[in-house]
Amino acid sequence: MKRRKFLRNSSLTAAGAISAPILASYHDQIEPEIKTNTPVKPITVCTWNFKNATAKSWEVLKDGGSALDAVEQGVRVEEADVKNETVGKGGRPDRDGNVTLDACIMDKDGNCGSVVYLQNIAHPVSVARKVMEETPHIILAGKGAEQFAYEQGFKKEDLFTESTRRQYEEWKKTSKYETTINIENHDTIGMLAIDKNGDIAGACTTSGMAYKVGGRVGDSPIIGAGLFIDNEVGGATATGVGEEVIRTVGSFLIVELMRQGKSPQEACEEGVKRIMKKNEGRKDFQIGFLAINKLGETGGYCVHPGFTYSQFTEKGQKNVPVDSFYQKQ
Ligand code: SD4
Repeated sequence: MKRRKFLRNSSLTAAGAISAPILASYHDQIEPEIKTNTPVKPITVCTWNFKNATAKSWEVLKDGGSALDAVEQGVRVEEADVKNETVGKGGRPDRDGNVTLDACIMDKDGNCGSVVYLQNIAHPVSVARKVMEETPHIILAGKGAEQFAYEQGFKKEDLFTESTRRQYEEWKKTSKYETTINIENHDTIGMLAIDKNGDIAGACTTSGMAYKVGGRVGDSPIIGAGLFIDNEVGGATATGVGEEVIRTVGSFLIVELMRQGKSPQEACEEGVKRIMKKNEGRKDFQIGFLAINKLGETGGYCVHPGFTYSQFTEKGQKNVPVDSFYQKQ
């Protein structure tokens, strides 16, 4: 499916339009879900077909590395990729022209760290990890987060690229600093991994909605919304319009549903259905959930067709399409 077609099919007419990054490979699919009672480990999965990210994450896991290192290293690939204009360096700015990044990370012991509205630092996930490991806090915001990053040795960087600067200048001409509809294309990376010891970790990182109101923070850095890990049960992460995910504390909900016995697939479906129940008839936003349980079974579900996830196990890498609440038109 072509990116443009996905956008049209999805009726994405409001502020939260989402696009799939590498939909060209949407069709070269393999079986959707692992069904087994023998734990699959190690394993790494991430939202969308971010192949390079799962490849990096797998490299860490196959050498016996921890799930925590695997997810941090994995999502850093997308943070560094300036062609991905929704994450890290090269992410699109807010309506005031500030590139502000959100990220979080969570480990097997329930430790977590998060940065919101972080500017001038290319790897927010690593700052989030430092928040987790070096401070008694969980969330650092804005200037404080930036100052903390410098103290931890992170370098100041211009996060704009020629392309995002040009697009922003274009946007300003017509949008007059208002958040207009159907201008965002964003593909957050949320990653979940299980290491050889069977321990689970996750990370999520984004530049959020393009041309958002200054100061806006989405679900991605909010523990329980954009990401949640419970080492006894599994983990979940989200992509899409963060406001809707926050409202239902989406990732926490999905992990709790798995705790109650649902499979990752069933839990993701229930998560989306809860959101759609509160938004009856609305078609103007996309959400994609991805989940993994302790057995290494995975599942995903989304509002509109087009969401896929990348998976890497010892059997290799694959891009997995997921079912959607609304069907293709
Ligand atoms: C946000 N959930 O800031 C993020 C955006 C996203 O794919 O997921 N884009 O609301």
